[in-house]
Amino acid sequence: MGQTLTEKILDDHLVEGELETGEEIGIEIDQVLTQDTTGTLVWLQFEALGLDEVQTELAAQYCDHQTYQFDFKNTDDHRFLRSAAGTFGAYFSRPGNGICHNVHKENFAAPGKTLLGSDSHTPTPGGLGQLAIGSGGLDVAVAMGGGPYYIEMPEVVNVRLEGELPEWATAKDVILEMLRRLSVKGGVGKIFEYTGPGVESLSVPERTTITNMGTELGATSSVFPTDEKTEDYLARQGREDEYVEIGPDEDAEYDDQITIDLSDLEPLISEPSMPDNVVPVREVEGVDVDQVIIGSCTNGGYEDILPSAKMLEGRSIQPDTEMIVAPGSKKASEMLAREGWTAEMMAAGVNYSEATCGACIGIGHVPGSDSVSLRTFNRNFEGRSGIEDDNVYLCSPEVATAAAIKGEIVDPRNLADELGDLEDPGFELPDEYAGAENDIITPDDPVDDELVKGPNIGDVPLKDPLGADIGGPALLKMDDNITTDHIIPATQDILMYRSNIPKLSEFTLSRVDEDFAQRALDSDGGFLVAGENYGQGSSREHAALCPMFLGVEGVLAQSFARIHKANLFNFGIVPLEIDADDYEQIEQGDDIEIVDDVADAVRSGQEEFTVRVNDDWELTAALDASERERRILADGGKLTHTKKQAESSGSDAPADD
Ligand code: MIC
Ligand code: SF4
Repeated sequence: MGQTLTEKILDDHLVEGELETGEEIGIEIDQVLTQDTTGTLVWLQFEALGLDEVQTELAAQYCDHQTYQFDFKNTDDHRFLRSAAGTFGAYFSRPGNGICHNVHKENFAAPGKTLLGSDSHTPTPGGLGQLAIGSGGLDVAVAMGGGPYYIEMPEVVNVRLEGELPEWATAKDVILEMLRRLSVKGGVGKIFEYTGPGVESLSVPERTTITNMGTELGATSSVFPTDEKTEDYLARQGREDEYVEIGPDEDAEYDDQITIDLSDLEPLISEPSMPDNVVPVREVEGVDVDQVIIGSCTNGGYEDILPSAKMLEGRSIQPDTEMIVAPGSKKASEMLAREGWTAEMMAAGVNYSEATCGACIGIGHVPGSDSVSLRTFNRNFEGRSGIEDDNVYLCSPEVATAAAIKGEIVDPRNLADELGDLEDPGFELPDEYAGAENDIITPDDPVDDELVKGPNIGDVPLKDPLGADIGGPALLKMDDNITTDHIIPATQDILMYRSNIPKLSEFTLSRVDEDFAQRALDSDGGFLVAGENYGQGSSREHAALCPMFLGVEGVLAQSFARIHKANLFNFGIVPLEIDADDYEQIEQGDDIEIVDDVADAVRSGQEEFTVRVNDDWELTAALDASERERRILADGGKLTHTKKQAESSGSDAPADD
């Protein structure tokens, strides 16, 4: 039987297990990426594991999320990250050089290789045939030390693309259409593999918009086969020698298939405040728009900004609409500036930002109260923009620019009819991605050779091994689709404590209930209760580490998002699944007790646990965990577990099996 592209890459990297859907597999990681807001913990854990040199082919540390450095704490984090990259042997991309996914795509992404990153949008280079997966930082630290990365073998779903995009429809509309059809949890446990005649009509940057935002489906990854377009893209990046032809066999068998006829697509938009609230733009025409932002790792490339610049050439945006461009990489910025497009946009009324994530997580350009913001980003979770009750819409650069020209949401096709001289700008690649290279410090020529830790950089707290008795109150009951932005928000006031867990913990779940942290601290242990898809969104392990620090011992949820569930294991919190009726019955404040000897049951492979509520009624909760995850949980988390394993094996490489 033939293989899918996913199976081929996994097979090539398989070090444990078999490629059977649902089975745990261990794979070798070729490349890792870390960014500034997850990277400090990655390196602190790498250090705590006693490792002294990066073992993967390549490791790259980016400084991209908080580059305005409002506080010495962020600047110190960047300084520490540079010193860690130098000390342990990673590339270091300086603050302001661009968003990790954009800069990685330009410089390092390579077909056929595996990439693990401590950021949920790591799957971006799937657009050029790389199998790229996002994970918690501790998994990245272990992989960087040469240990395998473990996942449940996902279902591989074939997304067959037919036809060609019509005028004004873009790659963003392809992924918005996927979200419209499948929802933010439709991709959990799946890898989406794009095939079909429509693939060749899409350039690599268009493909990476789709693979990037596959994360919003909850998918493990998304991947495209390689072809002349990939080869051509790599050549324009000056890396043609890294091209590898790779794709599925003709008789590959998929777990499922979805067909999208590109010719049927039209401009789409995701309404506040969930990426899957997708409707055609024409249905929401006329909504007044206060702010428009082009940027992010989804649509912040040179090729994404150029259409906007062309649409704005010789025009002016509305006086009551603000428009900001935040390029995804400094190289994109430099190229647009050299070609005169930046000046053109500025003359139209656009403000230019440095190349950073920034506004995507509420750092700068926070919308005004009761206002509407249209962004080309991938997430519009409530409050993520930096203000509660925000109204953030997600759309393509073309739709965003049309709104800035008109001052209200408008289908660009209708705007073109109205203006008479507005043409679909198309999608164009530069002949050559040329720009300064001095913002990437190589491991061969590092600036530092020892760690530099500012006063805000603390240790990573450890948890005791799992005990026999776990009980305590239901500290908080939450709805479906709680994001990691709810658990540990990423806004500026909070982000600066990413390397200081005791302080960061004070903000845990503050967006849901501002008294939560104190209540959790006052109680001796306790549980979180949630609906479906608990922990969707970011890969930030802080969303498990901080509850652990506050004494949370278990989460009872109807279902979990993939990365967050792995993070719960990594920090010794027991993730238990409950059914909808029991979820309805449990109330916040109820007294919860796991009846079984928990440590014993976890170790022995027990799948069902009896949970007693208020000493009054019982429910059955399920622990869906591999043997490896059970050992990690029982040891109190992956850091302790991995150290223990290394000590007993006498080896330097972190073995966590
Ligand atoms: C995000 O888009 O939510 C982030 C900020 O990039 C996170 C990483 C983080 O929390 O530092 C992610 O996507 O993993
Ligand atoms: Fe940065 Fe936003 Fe992309 Fe996360 S989603 S990496 S915050 S641009």
